[in-house]
Amino acid sequence: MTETISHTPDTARQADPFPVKGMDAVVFAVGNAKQAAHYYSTAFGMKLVAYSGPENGSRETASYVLTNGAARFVLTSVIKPTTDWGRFLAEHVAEHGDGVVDLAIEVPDARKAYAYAVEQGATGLTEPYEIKDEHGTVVLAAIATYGKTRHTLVDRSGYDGPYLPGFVTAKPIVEPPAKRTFQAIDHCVGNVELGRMNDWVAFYNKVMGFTNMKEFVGDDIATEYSALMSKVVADGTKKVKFPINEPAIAKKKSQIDEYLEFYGGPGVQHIALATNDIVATVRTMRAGGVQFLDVPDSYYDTLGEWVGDTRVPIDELRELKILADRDEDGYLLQIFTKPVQDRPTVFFELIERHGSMGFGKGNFKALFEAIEREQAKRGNL
Ligand code: TYF
Ligand code: FE
Repeated sequence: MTETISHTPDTARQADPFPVKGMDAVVFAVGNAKQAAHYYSTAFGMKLVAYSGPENGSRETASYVLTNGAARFVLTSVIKPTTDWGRFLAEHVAEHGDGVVDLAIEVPDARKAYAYAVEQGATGLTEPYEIKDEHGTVVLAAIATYGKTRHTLVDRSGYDGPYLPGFVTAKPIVEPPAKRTFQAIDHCVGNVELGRMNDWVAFYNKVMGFTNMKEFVGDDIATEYSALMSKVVADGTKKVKFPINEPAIAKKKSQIDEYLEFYGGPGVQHIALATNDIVATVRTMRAGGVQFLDVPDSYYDTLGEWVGDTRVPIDELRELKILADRDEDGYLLQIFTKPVQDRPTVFFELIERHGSMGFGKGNFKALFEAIEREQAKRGNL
């Protein structure tokens, strides 16, 4: 490896020992990627852009790559396992149902990022390696995080193809909606076991140099109504944000315990998608058959008193069941889907931020009561 001459002062380099460019992709292992690709196209308004499968030399797995702005999902299912990776994916789906196997992070230098992470105590899963095709070269490496989830570290600066070497360009499954439904991944949330939240926060602090954001759910909120504790870590640019939840002992069974029981261990709970027009997006997604959590009318009766003016009139928020929250930096609008598979595990959030860098703390009571109503319907409360 050749050293490049850098004019970055050592102090600035030390300030960010693990620079990241942003989220690279959320990789799902699913039972039927062909049908999942259809759902994320027709219901979420994403666009199929790349494919890898038996037709182009991948006989073990089929992978569909969908994008929406900077947000990228990869849906993978196993055709016939022949390697450890295929067996891992097949077991993952059998044990956890459809779920996230990889929160891939784009980095400027995957070798350096991997070396730093492992030196700081991360478990290395895949040593840095290169893959190339006619579109160029990508350097990949992977480290372990909670449960069986991994972070692949991706340096794609030497590549200009549709996703990764080996993938071919694919045509959209349906014409994407005229107006983009969302444009980026805002945050990715993990559920971990009781008592492990602080360990995983410390992991991101140490291994990636991520720092804690101010919003957290402590004992007070936990025992009052949420039955969970939560802390958020983020990279220096706040592009990559990872809230970590653990169950809390409360009056009712924690939604985090329900997840851990049905997922079969720690894993990704929700992916939040940033939109600049949540009203249009919710209308499009509802028309596509996506189900969102219900919010009682009483929430909207008092909302205006504390949240103040927002871009969207309260009556429209009420109609669409969109939540709003405000802090000293501004406000945000957000909404949560119901779980998107039969297990009560992974779900999505849409978030439209206007200054606020929070996560909707003011909505936790209304939100967690809505989730509890769903838990009760499933007989898990
Ligand atoms: O990401 C967050 O922290 C918010 C709040 O089960 C939240 O979206 C936390 C836990 C949960 C649902 C939403
Ligand atoms: Fe969230």
